[in-house]
Amino acid sequence: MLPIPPSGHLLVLTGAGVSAESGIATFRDGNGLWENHRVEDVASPEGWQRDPQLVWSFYSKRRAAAMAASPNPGHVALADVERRLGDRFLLITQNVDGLHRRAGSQRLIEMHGNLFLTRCSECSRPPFQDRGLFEDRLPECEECARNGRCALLRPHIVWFGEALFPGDMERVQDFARSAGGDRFVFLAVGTSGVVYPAAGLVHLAKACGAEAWLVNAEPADNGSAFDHFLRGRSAEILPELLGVA
Ligand code: BJW
Repeated sequence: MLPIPPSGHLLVLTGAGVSAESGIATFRDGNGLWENHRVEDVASPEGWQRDPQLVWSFYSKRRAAAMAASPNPGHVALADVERRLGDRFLLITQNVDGLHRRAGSQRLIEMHGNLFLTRCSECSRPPFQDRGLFEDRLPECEECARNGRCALLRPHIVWFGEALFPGDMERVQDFARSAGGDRFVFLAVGTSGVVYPAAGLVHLAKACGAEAWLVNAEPADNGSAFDHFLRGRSAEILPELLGVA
């Protein structure tokens, strides 16, 4: 079980591997391609400029897959440990499928966005809830249309080369700094450690005094930064590691 005493803090980073056991495809397992496209070609501003219909097709299929999926014991264990630790817990996820929230996680940062939020690609109207599927038509912004302009809606997702949402990294930094005085554990789960700034969070946490744990099906790119590595499936390891089995 993780060594978290009564006054200790836990910062968790999750990636696609945590949702793999809910049947959601990871990015870099297998051949790392989606219908023969590299993820950078559909999840980037350049991909959007080149072919917005391909991008909406990618995200529509992923919306449908996420709607059909349910949280697994890994998601549930993280929601349970949050109930025990309260404000001494923070979960930052790279996943956009909404499964952590559906499992009950509340102290949650979705650092790459959420599949079920849409925003305008041009105007500053706030992102809105959207379960629409746009496999063969492009959705347009009604607010822009009312003002005589034509603009496409886009998924509220952080693509390659885009900055994270304002305030997210600051919230993680504040948590890590405030945790540093006590016993502090950083736990990364189901992530290849390839994509930054997520892959750099282990260094931030360690600079604040954290002991770093990695739970993953295979060694991660940033694996040498961790103090402990548990190799295996998150849905099996997390309930026991977090003491909620
Ligand atoms: C299991 C399991 C089981 C399986 N149990 N484990 C060179 C150096 C450093 C940085 C850069 C660089 N060149 C470019 C960059 C920046 C770039 C980047 O990091 N690129 C790298 C590829 C090198 N980063 C960015 O662009 C970020 N923005 C940024 O840096 O902004 C700077 C800026 C500042 C100011 C102004 C402007 C810009 C944004 C990154 C956005 C990432 N977006 C994506 C797609 C969108 C979201 C979506 O559609 O879902 O996010 S990419 C994709 O990768 C997705 C994921 O969230 C992300 C991470 O993937 P993850 O979760 O790690 O999944 P996998 O598949 O890689 O790994 C799964 C792991 O699970 C595997 O290891 C399995 O073994 C394991 N596993 N089953 C346990 N059951």
